Amino acid sequence: MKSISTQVVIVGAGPSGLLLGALLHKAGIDHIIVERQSGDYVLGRIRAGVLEQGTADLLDAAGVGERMHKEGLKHDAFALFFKGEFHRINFANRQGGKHMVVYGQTEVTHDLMDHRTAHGLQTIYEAGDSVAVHDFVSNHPRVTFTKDGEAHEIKARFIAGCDGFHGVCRASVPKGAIQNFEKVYPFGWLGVLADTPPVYHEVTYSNTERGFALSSLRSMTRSRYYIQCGMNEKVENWSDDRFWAEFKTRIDPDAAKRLVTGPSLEKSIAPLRSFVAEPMRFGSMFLAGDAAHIVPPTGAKGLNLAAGDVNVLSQAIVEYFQEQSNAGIEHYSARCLRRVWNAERFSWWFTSLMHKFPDTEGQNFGFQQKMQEAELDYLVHSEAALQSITENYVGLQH
Ligand code: RFL
Ligand code: PHB
Repeated sequence: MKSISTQVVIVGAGPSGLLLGALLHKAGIDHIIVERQSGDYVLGRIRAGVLEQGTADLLDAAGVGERMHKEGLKHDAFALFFKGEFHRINFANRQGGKHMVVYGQTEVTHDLMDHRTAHGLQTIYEAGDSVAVHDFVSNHPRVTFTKDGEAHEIKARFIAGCDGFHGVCRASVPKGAIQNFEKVYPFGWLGVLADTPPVYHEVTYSNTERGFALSSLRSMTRSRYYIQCGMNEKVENWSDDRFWAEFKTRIDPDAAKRLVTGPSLEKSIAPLRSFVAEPMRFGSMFLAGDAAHIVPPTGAKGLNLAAGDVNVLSQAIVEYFQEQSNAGIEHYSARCLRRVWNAERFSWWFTSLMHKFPDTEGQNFGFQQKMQEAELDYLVHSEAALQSITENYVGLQH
């Protein structure tokens, strides 16, 4: 077996793992990333599009914010469409000028990958299903994998589990040492990416009697749209024409008239779930990002939560190596979980407010729709409620 040593092994080269790598590099801490898939595969996943200002600031701090500033779109409002009316909600003027940046996860990943190449940082791609974590209750954890028929071992002081919801790190923790909290929603999101000018220039969430829709964008020439669909829906059953026809029924009629349709560049269905694993540290192994928690995408919090974890984790690791202090490491889990549960609550609430739920408790659709509309009406007319939704939307700072 080929054996090498480093200070931190990062499992997973998604946004969490790559950003952690950039922050550790900045602090002069050696690390290696091991990724199951190829770089192109990771780049092909179309996911998040909206970055909180805190996330954008962290990308700057990591030295990878340049293109985001040039190409990202700075937003200071989002919109809600319900009961046939469109309501613009300005968060910047309510939250001390905080804005959001529309810049795709693909672009963030791209910038972080380029940064690794430019600095000669090691990423092992295509390690496949063989990746395994060992001895993480000790101070001498190891990661092993087989690549091109050869067995490899990386010894380190810490393992960072940045390997997403289906990763190996959380799955390797003994059952009795971890508690999972989960809610699966009875619907999914069908998403389409198209090179068409976005119908709205700001992110717009629709609540309609036919279900939820979201109009988002990646640039002024690229749209990202979603509609709520059944949880067992198959993407093959959704031709582009069928998608556009359904989407038009869920946005305001004037917007539907001016909507430019076109061939989808990508089309996929994502299930919706809320999930948290506690704690987020097991001896010398930490979980960060989707490996530790999932939110339904309604509040655009997933990637932002991942960035928050990685910020706290990089500081804790730097403190350990540079100040010989365990304090950050000891507090990592509790510090992250407070912020995580706040975002879980917000994402669950916003999901519940905007989607059509199958009848579960004898409460019919009509009643549920009326309750949602009454709450939305209150929300857009009460300054107290607007303060609350915008405070959560831009990201609670803890
Ligand atoms: P990722 O992105 O899943 O990356 C994990 C990486 O680990 C690799 N891996 C392994 N590597 C080695 N060994 C193993 N055994 C491994 N198992 C897995 C995987 O191949 C992968 O490369 O997790 P990470 O880095 O924590 O990043 C999390 C974000 O991707 C996620 O939270 C967001 O995409 C969520 N999300 C959104 N977040 C936002 O903040 N704003 C948004 O607007 C937003 N929109 C979205 C979203 C997620 C969506 N879907 C599809 C779930 C919209 C959608 C539709
Ligand atoms: C996206 O652009 O993909 C997006 C925007 C807002 C959300 C979720 C996803 O709440």
